[in-house]
Amino acid sequence: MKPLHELVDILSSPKKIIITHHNNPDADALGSSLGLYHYLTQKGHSCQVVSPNTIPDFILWMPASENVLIYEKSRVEVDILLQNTDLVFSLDYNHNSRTHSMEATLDAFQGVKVLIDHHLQPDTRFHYGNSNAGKSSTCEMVYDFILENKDEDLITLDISQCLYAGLMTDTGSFKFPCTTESVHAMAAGLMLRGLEPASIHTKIFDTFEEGRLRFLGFVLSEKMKINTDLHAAIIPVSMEELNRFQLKTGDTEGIVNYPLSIKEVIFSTFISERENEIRMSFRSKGSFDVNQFARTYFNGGGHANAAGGRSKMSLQQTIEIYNKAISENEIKLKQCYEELV
Ligand SMILES: [Mn+2]
Repeated sequence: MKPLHELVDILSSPKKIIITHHNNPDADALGSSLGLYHYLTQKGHSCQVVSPNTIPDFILWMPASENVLIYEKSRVEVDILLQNTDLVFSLDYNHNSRTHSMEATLDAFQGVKVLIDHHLQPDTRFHYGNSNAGKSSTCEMVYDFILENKDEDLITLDISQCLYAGLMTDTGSFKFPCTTESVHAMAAGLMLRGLEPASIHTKIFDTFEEGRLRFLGFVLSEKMKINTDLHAAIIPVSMEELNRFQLKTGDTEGIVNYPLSIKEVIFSTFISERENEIRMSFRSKGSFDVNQFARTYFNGGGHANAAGGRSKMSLQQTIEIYNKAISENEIKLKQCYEELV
């Protein structure tokens, strides 16, 4: 994979570009895609953002999100568009399987494949791109790309809002270990261009419906199980429980982080039963590597402190495997806890 800046020749004349991101987009996936979209459009390219599936409400405010095509709903249209596309940018994921429904289509794409992503172990089939697990977010990498091209004057308020959203959420509101100096420098850079951080915070965190907060109360009081000995917490939720609170896509986002606020807990797991699979999110504080854990036991991956996984078994079976897995990690979990106290 050649570095991103070597794209400069290809991008020196107007191109037809598709920008896509992972299934179940979060603020970093959509924010980086739309930030790049606004930037490349200003540079004279013709761009289309395609999301594999529906965009959750809490990020639908992003400028131009109404122009995003949803692959699951516009499959034929996107497939035709792809035949006439010069470049595909893959953002915030590093293997086409992370786009679920779009995987085959993206694998078959014959043009230039570009990656911008901060997850570990990227697929080697991309032609150009930057993959840097040391970066806080894909939004930060898009920002770096714009600066590298000496185009900071093209950073509009629209771009700032999109990129700030992903920077803020992927750093856990600037508290995760990935919150480097460059993260704060970027936030300052965006503010110098007129961004108001408080308004983005309100748009992302303070616009949920009643059911989401009641669900949070319910799971924290009734569902969360803590294994103090192993410093691990789990919140398992059945489909019936999700339906009871009339949750929408994205409403369970972030719930996995709550158990980590307990002193003894360094590893947190959220498991939810969905239509055809069990979905899992893992978070840790300190050096317990949840990317490794997700890869070993649950067919997933991500970052050292935040990862995801899935299982085709029942909720009960999945919990049993989880219980076995944390027992196998007893020594590591205890060590990592000791490092923190
Ligand atoms: Mn990300």
